[in-house]
Amino acid sequence: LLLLFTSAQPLTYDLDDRKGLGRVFDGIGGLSGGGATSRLLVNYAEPYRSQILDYLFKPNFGASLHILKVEIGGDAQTTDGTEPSHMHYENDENYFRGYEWWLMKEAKKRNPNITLIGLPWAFPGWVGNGKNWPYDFPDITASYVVNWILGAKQYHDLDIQYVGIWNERNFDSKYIKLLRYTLDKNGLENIRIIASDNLWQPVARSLLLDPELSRAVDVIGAHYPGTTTIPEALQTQKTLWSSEDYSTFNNAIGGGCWARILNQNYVNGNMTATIAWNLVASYYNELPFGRDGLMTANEPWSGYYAVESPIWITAHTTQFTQPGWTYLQTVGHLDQGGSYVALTDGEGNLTVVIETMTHNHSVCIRPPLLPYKVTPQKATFQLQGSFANIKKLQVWRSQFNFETKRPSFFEKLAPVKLLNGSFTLDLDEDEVYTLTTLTTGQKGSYSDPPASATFPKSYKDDFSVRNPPFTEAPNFADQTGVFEYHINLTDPGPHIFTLRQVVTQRPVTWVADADQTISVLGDHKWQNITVTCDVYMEKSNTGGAYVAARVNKGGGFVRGAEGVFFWVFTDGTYRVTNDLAGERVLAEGQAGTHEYRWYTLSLTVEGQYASGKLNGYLLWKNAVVLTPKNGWAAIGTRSFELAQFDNFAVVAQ
Ligand code: 147
Repeated sequence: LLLLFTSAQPLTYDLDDRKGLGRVFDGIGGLSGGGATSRLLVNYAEPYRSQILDYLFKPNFGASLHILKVEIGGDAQTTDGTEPSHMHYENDENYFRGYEWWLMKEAKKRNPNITLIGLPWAFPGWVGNGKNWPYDFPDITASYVVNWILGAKQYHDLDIQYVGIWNERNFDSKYIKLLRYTLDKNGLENIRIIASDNLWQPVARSLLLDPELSRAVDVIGAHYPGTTTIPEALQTQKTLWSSEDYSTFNNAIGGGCWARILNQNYVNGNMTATIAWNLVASYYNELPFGRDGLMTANEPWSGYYAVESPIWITAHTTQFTQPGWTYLQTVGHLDQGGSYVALTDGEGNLTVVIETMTHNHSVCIRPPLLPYKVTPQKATFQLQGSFANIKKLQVWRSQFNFETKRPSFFEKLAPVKLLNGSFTLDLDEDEVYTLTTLTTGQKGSYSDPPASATFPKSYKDDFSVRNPPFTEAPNFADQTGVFEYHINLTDPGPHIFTLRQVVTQRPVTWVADADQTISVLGDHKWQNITVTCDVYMEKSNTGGAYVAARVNKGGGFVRGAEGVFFWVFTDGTYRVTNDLAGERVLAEGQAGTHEYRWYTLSLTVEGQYASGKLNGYLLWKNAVVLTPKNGWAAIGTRSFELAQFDNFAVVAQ
């Protein structure tokens, strides 16, 4: 009886601007980096690469993102790999490394109004002057960061609009003030500072206690806020953002997480921007947080990519609002669960986004989600104030349909006609609706990409590219150190075009980089393979380089990577170890190897046995390898030292 009663008398929610508006909306964004999350995207062939970028950035097409946040590369491991710094060394500046510049330009091409943000996770070692800490010489750190912003403008005509401090690590008030001062001194008064890309505290308290700090900071950026904020953050009167969020496997539940937090970060937490980690999952699946992107594009060798539900959930907000629109004060929760927000451009347009995601279908990776209930409901929305005369709204709907597993995302329905400024919806569980005065919007599509395929079993790279479009060779995913294309003019001959490891000092790290450098490539399922590569060591006495197979770990776990590592050293010896740390020795002996000469290393692993050749001659054999059973191929160096690689080849069975 009660059920009948509630369905006969739907609750009414006012959408009203008569008592003023809420906060100004700053947009929905994606984060590339933190780290190396777009690594494989850049090597997609056309037209697939442009299609992926269209799904992410093109207005009125897909996610149509308002914000792109990127990592300011610091040469260190920052979750799924390292990103190169614009200043590897103190006297070095280069604004053409990596792929974030390219990504920002591609985003800007599609959406000239996109907001750009930069944030460091790590710094080259010299910034900390040898200490694992970036604030002992705050003037150096500030000018290092400001250089990146100036370089973006000078070399790429990119206007960075916001910059952060140090991702999820300590902030330092003196540094933040000095960063503000250095920005201003360089004519960058318009660049706004976000702090502290961690929790609401202690930054909120520091802002309340320190007016000078408060003048320096524009936005409090909190990570994974679970849609809520705290009183002190509100008291600061600062703009509040969820400056990193989501990080959830991009299946339907990931889409549900995203739908819930996009609305409720404002409804519960007054946050006016939400940025997804990560923009696009373009890193090997077996690295940490595999597929935690708005979509997946990690097979440049096949061209396959997958447009996942978070793309269409994003579109529900992004295609019908813009940064600079304003939330209404009348936003909130629905009586039977779910939430609604409403935004206006101040010129009569209105966009309403409603979500009814159930608990179990919208759990994000973090923080824990307390139980709550959602049941089917009728909801009436009554437009008031300047919206009272709206006669018609366009309707876009997503239904997750978890039961039938036949979802329908971002479907355009017939417009609703308003009667006396009101409309009623029959809301089921796990739905998202957009109702809007805007008649734009499109569910963009391209014909299906090529079928998914495993990494080629036979793969070669001689690095002979005269003007490489990127500094990194395709498919190599640096996990400690940075491997760049190099033109080797000191030793002309067959090895002019090489790949070079260039980080020579342990960075100010974000997680525990290995003490050795390593770049992985291929299929993590590979078991029996031969990896061949020419190596050229450039460090005397203690130098060393290796090829490896069955490398089982990367990301923040890279220090613990196991596999089969075949090393040669400049002291004339070789070693075979079961781990990257070089502690579990399977074989060792004399190799006659030295610095500044090329050697061809070849490692074969078959079943439980491994063997190695030097310059085509068998050097060791029958090393017993019990574990790991499978993993990537890899190359690297014994320490943070220069070394070159050429004629890389892998053959897998
Ligand atoms: C974040 C990082 O900022 C990202 O670079 C990426 O690593 C992401 C993956 O989920 O996570 O770091 C966090 C790590 C742990 C927590 C929150 C954020 N945590 O345990 O609450």
